[in-house]
Amino acid sequence: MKNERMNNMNKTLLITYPYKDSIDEAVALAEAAGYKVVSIVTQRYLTKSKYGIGSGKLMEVKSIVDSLKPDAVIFDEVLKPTQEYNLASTLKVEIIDRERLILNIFERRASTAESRIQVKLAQLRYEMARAREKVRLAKKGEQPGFYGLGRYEVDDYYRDVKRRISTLKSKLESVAKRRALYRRQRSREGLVTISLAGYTSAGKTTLFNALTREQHEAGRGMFTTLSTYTRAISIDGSKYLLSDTVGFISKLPAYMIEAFRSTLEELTFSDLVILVIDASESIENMKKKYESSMSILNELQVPESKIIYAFNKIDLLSNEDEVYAKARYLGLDSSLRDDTSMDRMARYVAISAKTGRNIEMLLGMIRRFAGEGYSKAVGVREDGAERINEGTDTVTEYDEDEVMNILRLDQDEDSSA
Ligand SMILES: Nc1nc2c(ncn2[C@@H]2O[C@H](COP(=O)(O)OP(=O)(O)OP(=O)(O)O)[C@@H](O)[C@H]2O)c(=O)[nH]1
Ligand SMILES: [Mg+2]
Repeated sequence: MKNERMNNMNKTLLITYPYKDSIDEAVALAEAAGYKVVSIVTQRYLTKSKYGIGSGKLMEVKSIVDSLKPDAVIFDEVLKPTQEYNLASTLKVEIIDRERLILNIFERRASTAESRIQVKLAQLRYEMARAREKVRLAKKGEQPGFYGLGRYEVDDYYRDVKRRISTLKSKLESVAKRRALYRRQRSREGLVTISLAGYTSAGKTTLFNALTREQHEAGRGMFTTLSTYTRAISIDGSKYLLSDTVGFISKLPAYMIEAFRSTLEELTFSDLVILVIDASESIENMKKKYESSMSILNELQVPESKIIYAFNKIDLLSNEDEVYAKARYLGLDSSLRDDTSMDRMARYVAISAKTGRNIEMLLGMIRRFAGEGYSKAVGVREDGAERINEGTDTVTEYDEDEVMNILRLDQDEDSSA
């Protein structure tokens, strides 16, 4: 079945770095964007000024493009408009750089009104950053209509993009306000919030499903989850709110973080963040992803004291003890910490979200770090549900199963952005 789907995909030639991890990630990104990679060309430097790659490499690419006739060439780096223009002029094929590729995936995946607005905003920021150069290139007239900008004067274009950006921003601000209201409400209730964070495909949604016994879509390649959803879970009679979040990726463009800020803010305001790490990967790859996740969490002002670590997919390891060596390699060895007694407790656990292995241990850890006075007192009253709704119109959904999904925009706000 997978093959059938692959046959209908557009073909692409991929230009990336000559390392297995880079190649694997770029291929996964290309596939998530709907492309089948028919050829891979690698070079150690992809930031040369004229074409990104060297001119000898360019000729190699050209001969492959001429014979395989791909629908697009994917360039696994950020390209300046001039570089993109130069490549397109020589290769006579659509060029998609890494940022555009990520945007395309987000566009394909966005299923809620909010995530569609966020993607649109990120796209406009991408365009904006390139507008001046693009208009200049379009005017050179060598490729009339290149970027579809031929008719625009630069000022008109800017004014238009700016106006659209500000409309989208105010829409997102109203969502952010609602979230803030909702947060105040639930913190007044003493509800402790826990978020799952981590690299895309680490297994956050699979873990979310295991903890909530729900069935959200998992594993459709990278960036399966684009919007945050929150559910109540109960551990030994105490209730917590658990949120699934959008996955991280290395070199996530700054304007993407900006556009998704209202979604990612869930992490900023969580009482506890569970960083899900794919422990089945090579130690180098794991470290790279760990570091990029930590830097994004840092950017979101999540202090390390609020983070615990779930090494996932241990069913794929031949020996579970591997996880301990890997945790030490990441500097997560608990004995190295010497602040409070909480800090001296192990902050990580080896689990399998798929088989359910050690989920009990993770629950125990959540209770240790989020409950019992470490963060806030946990005590949800029997009538907690009603109290949450009282005096606010911010909660749009709340049913017997404690399904709290206020984060979806009302239909009427779902106008085309
Ligand atoms: N073998 C194994 N596979 C797992 C485990 N947890 C998740 N997976 C698989 O890993 C893939 C990605 O899982 P997801 O839960 O979608 O990952 P995610 O972190 O939510 O990804 P994004 O939504 O893209 O950020 C899926 O194919 C899952 O079936 C696990 O414990 N063991
Ligand atoms: Mg997910």
